[in-house]
Amino acid sequence: MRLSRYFLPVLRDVPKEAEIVSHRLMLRAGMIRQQASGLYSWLPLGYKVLMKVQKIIEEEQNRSGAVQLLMPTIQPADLWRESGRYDAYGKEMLRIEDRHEREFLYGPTNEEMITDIFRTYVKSYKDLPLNLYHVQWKFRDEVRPRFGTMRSREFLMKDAYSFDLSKEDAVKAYERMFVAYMRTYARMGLTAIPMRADTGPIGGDLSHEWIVLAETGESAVFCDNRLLDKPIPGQDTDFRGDLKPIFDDWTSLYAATEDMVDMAEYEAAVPEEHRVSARGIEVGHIFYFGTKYSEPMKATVTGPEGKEIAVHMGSYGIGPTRLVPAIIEAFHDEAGIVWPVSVAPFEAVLINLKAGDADSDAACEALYDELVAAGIDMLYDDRDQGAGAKFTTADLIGIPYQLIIGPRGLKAGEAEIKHRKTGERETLPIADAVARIKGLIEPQRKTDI
Ligand code: 5CA
Repeated sequence: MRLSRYFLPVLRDVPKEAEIVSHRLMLRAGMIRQQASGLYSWLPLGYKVLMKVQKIIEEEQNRSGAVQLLMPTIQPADLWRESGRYDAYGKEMLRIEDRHEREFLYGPTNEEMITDIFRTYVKSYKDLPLNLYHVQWKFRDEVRPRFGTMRSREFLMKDAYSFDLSKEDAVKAYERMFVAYMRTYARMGLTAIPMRADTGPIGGDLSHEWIVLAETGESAVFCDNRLLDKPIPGQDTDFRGDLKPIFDDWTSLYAATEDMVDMAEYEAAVPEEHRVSARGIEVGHIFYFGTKYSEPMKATVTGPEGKEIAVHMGSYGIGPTRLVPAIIEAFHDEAGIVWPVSVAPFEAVLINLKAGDADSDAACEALYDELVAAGIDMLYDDRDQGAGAKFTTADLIGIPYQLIIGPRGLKAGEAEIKHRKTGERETLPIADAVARIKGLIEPQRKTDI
């Protein structure tokens, strides 16, 4: 992408309304624009990151055996009357009437609708297990939307729903999702810790939240620091096999959010030197709730003995529009964002220090073409601007590698590479630049962890 033809409205000043660093940086880097309280447009740079986050989520959902579909954002109120949640949900639900005075709502979650789809088509235990998911916008009329897209009113959610014949099978589905979540966050470069959690309006008695530790997090959390460097299940994990040992391993060490913590239990379970009491951001939440929806909504299948059995269900949410700021909270410095390669809007930026100079332009055009052909997601700063402004923008928007071509180096046949994360600089022959950038980036894409 040529920066001269891109749409990157970076802000020079620090926006006053933004209280936390990720919100400030998302506004300054031209990633989002607030349209009303808790409603955001995703500008091109932000949208590109959001789509990379979504793709990782989808790949790991698919790997675990979940099947993607897409349900609408607007749902009929009657479905929610069947489950009893239409009145129970309260003011967080945005209720809508159409021209025929029929009642609808903007979906805050999709348990009812997916249960309706399931009961329409699935009749036999032979079709189980089944896990269906979508990535769709949700609306919750939050009392205090804040921190930009961290807690917004309209937000994107990946929500998956599992259907099984028995509690025992449903727990297996829960364990599969648990492992898929561990892999998902790790691929984004995040350390996210699974913690016992409260089930709130979704219901049920088994639930975990994934928490990214950050001072600006909204929840207080208590855990064992040995969870922070546990190895992540690899891509060869057999999702058709028994994942209980992995689940047991992760859940054997203490970790709970403030709603669930029992201080005496925490202190007894975790030796003092391993205790972490910190704040964190909830980036995912999974639930097993048995027949809470299948019974009232009559989602049953014929079992092996011919009896009708209400299916056991679980639901599994991740918030991509919250993950983007959570990643920034974890990876930034004074100069701006420091994206992990796997979610960076561009993997490298080619900086032409003397745009308009025939030799500089020719060398950069050739390099840009080669880098794109080598499969690198490239930004090319071809703008007619001073070096200072180009470096400031590249640092602010957090591109992992800057390949710098200046007139002096060019004469000597040399380029410079700046590593955004460490500030390290290396000078190398221009002829080696493509191979070097490729060599730096490819191992960090984390497609193979
Ligand atoms: N039905 C279940 C799971 S599918 C559910 O709705 N769970 S939830 O309420 O915990 O939301 C799932 C995830 O969505 C959260 O972990 C969080 O990452 C994201 N999320 C929830 N509310 C917001 C919000 N207001 N803004 C941004 N992300 C949110």
